[in-house]
Parts: sequence; structure tokens; C-alpha cells
Amino acid sequence: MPPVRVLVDMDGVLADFEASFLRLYRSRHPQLPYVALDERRGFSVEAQYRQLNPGLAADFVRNIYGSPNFFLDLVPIPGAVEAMQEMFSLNETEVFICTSPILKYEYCVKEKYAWVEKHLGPQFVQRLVMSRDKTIVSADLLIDDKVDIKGVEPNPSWEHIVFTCWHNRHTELEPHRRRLESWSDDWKAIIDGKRRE
Ligand code: UMP
Repeated sequence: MPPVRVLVDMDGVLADFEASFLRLYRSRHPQLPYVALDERRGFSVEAQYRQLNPGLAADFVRNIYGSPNFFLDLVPIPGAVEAMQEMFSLNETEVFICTSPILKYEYCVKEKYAWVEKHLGPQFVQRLVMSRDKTIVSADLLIDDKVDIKGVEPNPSWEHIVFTCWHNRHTELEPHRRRLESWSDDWKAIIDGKRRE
């Protein structure tokens, strides 16, 4: 039987993008309104801040994650590092990280590599895929917090497992779609299930 290939997203799944964003936004703009983590709805931080504060928001928000060290300093999601090391050591399992860089790539791309080396080690630096389009990357599973993943390939090879995070907790999924609630949830059962398909 061929190995099961798993793509794991970075922001919101391995690295806590939302918490760092909010911390930095509030420290830079203490006078401005903000969206608390449990008020987050929808993948785009930018879109929700735009609703709160049209005009100002887009630049203020983008400047936060376009800043040096933003991506490098993200804190790992609880259990993520341990789960990735365990997944890496599983027999008949190929694990890759698959992440979309921001268009203002100057710091983001380099820092994503540095984050992976720092928290997951050099073996994962070799397994980092950066693509703004994940539909063209082939795998059995994609674990990702973004609910709608679209791209040029209408029928991606992977099954998308929605990783629960602040912005998607309330999103109702179609009945056939599956979630991983956290890294304490049974991700191994999902991988093992793919071996039997
Ligand atoms: N991102 C934005 N705007 C937002 C929220 C996230 O540009 O409002 C970026 C930050 C990350 C990327 O680089 O999206 C994460 O995308 P995925 O790999 O999780 O699809």
C-alpha cells in the first residue's frame, strides 16, 4: 500500500497567527477598536477589521503581519510540535507543511522557514511547501483552518480536514466534511482511515 501523504497548514494550525496578531495590533493601536478572539468570524482578519473600521483597517492590519519578526515570533499551537514529530515518525506516512505566504513576502517567506527550523527542526525545512494555491499540491489529506480552499484545480486530490480555530468555530460545514478540533483530537485515526480507503 502506498504511504498516506498529509499536508499540514501553518497559520492557525501549527502557529498561532490570530493571538500574535491581536497582541501586536493592540499594543500598536491601543486607542482603536479591535476584534476579540472569540468574536472572530471568517478567515480574513482584514475583512473583519474593515467592517469595524472602514478606511483605516486594511493598512493597519496588513502592516502588522508585514512587520519584521511577526511570522518568526508566532507561538506554536498547543500540541502541534509534538503531533508533527509523531506524524513524521509514523510508518507509511509522508508529512509536509503547506502554507500560503502573504504577498508582501519580504519577511514572511524567510521567517516561515526559520520558524519551521526553530520549532520543528531541519527535517521539516525540507518539507515546507509554500504556495498561494494549495489545490495543485497532491496529497491524501490537507489539515487546514481555512474553510474554503480554492484554486485552479477544481478537484484537488486531498480531503480537506478543517482544523478548528477562533474564526471557524461557528462555521457550519456540509455533513460530509470533517474537522480536527485540536491536536488532542484523534488525528491518527484520520490518517489510519485513509490507509483503508
Ligand atoms: N492572511 C492574510 N490576511 C488575513 C489572514 C491571513 O493575508 O486576513 C495570510 C497570513 C498567512 C496566510 O500568510 O494568509 C495563511 O494562509 P493559509 O496558508 O493558512 O491558507
